[in-house]
Amino acid sequence: MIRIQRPCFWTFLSVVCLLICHVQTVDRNNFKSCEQSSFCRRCRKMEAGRSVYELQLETLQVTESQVVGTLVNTDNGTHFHTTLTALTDGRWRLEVDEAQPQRTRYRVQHSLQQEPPRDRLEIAEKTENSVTVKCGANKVVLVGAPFRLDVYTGDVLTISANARGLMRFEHHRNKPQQTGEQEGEHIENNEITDPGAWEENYKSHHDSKPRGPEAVALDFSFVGAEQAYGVPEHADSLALKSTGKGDPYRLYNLDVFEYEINNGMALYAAVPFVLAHSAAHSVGVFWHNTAETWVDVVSNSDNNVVSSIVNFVSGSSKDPQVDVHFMSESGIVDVFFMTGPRPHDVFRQYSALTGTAPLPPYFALGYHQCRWNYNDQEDVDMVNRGFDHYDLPMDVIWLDIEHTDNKKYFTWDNYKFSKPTEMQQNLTAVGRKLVVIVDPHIKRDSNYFLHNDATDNGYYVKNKDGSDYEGWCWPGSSSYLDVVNPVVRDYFSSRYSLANYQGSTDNLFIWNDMNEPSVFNGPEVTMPKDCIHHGGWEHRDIHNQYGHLMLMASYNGLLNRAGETDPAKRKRPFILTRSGFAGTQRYAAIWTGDNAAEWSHLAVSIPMCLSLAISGYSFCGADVGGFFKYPDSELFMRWYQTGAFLPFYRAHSHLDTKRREPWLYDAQTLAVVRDSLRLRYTFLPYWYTVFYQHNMTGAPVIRPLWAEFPEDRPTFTIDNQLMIGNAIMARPVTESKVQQVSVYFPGADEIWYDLDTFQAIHTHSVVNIPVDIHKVPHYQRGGTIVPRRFRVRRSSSLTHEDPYTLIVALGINGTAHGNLYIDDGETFQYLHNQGLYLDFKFENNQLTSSFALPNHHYPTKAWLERVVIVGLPPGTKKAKAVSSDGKSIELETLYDSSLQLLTVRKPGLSMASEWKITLL
Ligand code: NBV
Repeated sequence: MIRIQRPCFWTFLSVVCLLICHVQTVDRNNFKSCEQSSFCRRCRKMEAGRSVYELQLETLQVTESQVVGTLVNTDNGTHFHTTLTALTDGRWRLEVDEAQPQRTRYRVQHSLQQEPPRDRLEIAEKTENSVTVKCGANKVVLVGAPFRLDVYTGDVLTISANARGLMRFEHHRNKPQQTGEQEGEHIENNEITDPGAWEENYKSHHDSKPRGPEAVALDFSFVGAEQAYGVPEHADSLALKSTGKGDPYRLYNLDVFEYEINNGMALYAAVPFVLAHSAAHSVGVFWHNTAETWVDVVSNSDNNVVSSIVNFVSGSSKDPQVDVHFMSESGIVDVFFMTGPRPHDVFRQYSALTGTAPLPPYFALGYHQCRWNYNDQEDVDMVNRGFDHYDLPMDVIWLDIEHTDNKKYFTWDNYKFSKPTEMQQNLTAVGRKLVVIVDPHIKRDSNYFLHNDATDNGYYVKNKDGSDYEGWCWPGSSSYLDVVNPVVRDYFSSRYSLANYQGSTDNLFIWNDMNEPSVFNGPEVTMPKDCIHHGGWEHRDIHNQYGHLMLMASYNGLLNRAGETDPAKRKRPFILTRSGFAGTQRYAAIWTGDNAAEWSHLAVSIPMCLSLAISGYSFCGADVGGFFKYPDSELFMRWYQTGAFLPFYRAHSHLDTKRREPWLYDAQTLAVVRDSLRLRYTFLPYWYTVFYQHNMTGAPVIRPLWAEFPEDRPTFTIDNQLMIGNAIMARPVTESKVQQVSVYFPGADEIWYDLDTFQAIHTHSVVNIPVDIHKVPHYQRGGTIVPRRFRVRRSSSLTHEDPYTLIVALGINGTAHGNLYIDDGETFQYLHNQGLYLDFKFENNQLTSSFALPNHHYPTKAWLERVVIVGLPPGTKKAKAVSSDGKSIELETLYDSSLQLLTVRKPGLSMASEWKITLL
């Protein structure tokens, strides 16, 4: 590698690399198909109905929560140690590993938030070929020959593993004498006949595969399931499609330049979780494996494929069923089963395994303004002032890679950003924050402290020969910290301390990009699989978790950066990541990467985020406006409107695109953007409350309609509408030049209220809703109470003590319920009872606010400004408020009989105390 240190030369090289390495070489053809991947080819070649695996029932041993026994591959005699564990809350875990391994196989770490608590099991029944194990109301039947594992929800069979007999477990073996990759060359005596089993070439890259073939695969039949969802991240519909003869869905964290939509190609993040759903049941499977994974799906609701598929469970192709086949390159079989029976049960069961998002700092739910790049401090100031000048609320300005000294992260370009602290203070003065990027590639530059520390201490990922791995990325020649090593993670964390990160303040937050990791000159734009990590593990084993491990370090770094000794007083971190695995939701928000300013990309942002949300990852958004290309004003407006209904709301754009701060568009566009931002800010108390609930229960912040209406079949394939919490339903307009959009109103006994007009909609059907450019159909569900704030401010922190409005939307029985969560919005004091969780109830003409969590306090000065009650029949026109001290006051009201809407003005009640408002 040539070593040139001159910055301008590197900039030049980076640009050349952007064009040559990135733009021109990265297209669909540069990513493997299953056929081009040796292990995927081998696993997919398995014939259904011929499993060679037998569970030797006579070996089974039962302990309090486990059944342990031996599974045998009857073809080659390999023995596998097999464990079934009963977990609490209707969950099971199956682990299969080699009984006498030549080498230890990789077991995933750090994805689970803790060792899952076990439950008691007992043997309920034995037959000649099966053993039934019970745990509470649920049971599992272990079938001996051929091996099968049937999971029941109550008495109903809902998941069957290896029913199709596609299990495969390639034990480690000695390398045969002759090997090669020539077409047709077989290694008969070693069972693995695929060329590429021992070494594999892809384009100009060679994978040495020192351990040879070591794939693991297992099929899961979701009996009775009408649809399956999950395995994000893919730019595709929410409901999984049958993969048929096309490629399986691929889970391999990759930097895919200008990704295509409507296919299962791998993207930046990978969450190997599937939720299968029918009107009767929802269940889940979590395939706990961090190696490259492909997932085949066969759904017999898909008319094109059913006829040719044998249903090994029911024998009939008419019963609804979805079959899913997970295939991973290495590791062990480690699977969690979640027995539901309802979507919210599965969400809880799964998130208890991998965790929920911590409560975000309040500002993180506001609007973020990003661009690659804001050029210098003056530019940042100009954008900051622009938002004020045009009356646009905004919380955060972002700086991309150009803010650094030649792509050396944790540094500043001395000329363009010479006063970073002052710049941050200017933002803080108006309640705003700064986010800067920290990528994982480390510039190999002997003048860079990070590179020197990493080299001196052996912190880099290694080549297979033990030397430091060097790849090519933005800074030119780069190496990558071995974040598998806890010592390296600690070191990386320490880089974020205010003392180490010069020019940083505690109002600076972090963006970890390119953490798949992206390597411009690596195979499929990532790190070679035979690179070596701490503990001797190959990159192959941990690839899908590299970003996750980096984020663990970043999160800890931010947590501890100010040296605050009282953990409750530490500020909550905010980090955005591009890559992620199951569990990464504990550390960072995620976005859908480099989309384009196209209508199809706007539309797909909803199913992409929904898919992540039902897979435990709620804090998701897409680049508003589209990263590549330039959005025309219609697309720009619709994108701001749509983004307002996704959890993470950030505009971003590519370096080469025209600037697009909202005021650079025409007056109407600016006005619509302003309305969208303001609409978002009115809902911030509700978003925050739903995030709090997510943190506590695992309920996704945004949800597909079927999560709330699990028996309502038409919802099963709707992914252009979404619920925020249980109360708000949005149908963003993602089509160009439409005069109307169709909206499905779910639920048989529901009333929906149009939040622009407060008109009640009593229907259970599809309705065509007229949409001019100002209209974003969004509705409140009858029976709910949503807290909002209508004062317009520059940023969310300035609203901290602003008064609230409660929108009380009455359901068919004239009642409503809702919550509001309030705390300081920035520290961990809330974990020490310093927060208020209010319970609002409306019944018998009385609205009450009570503390849902006893012994929780937060001394808010915020008060109740207005109550809007919709769906209230005529007759009650006066209101009286009674506060906790017993004081009673008459309130001003206004009743609109055409809308059946009562406004109670200025109740003036403190949110920090309990109260009631009675209608007279
Ligand atoms: O850091 C530059 C970009 C960033 O703006 C974008 O959001 C990331 O997804 N980054 C990717 C690297 C290169 C993109 C072509």
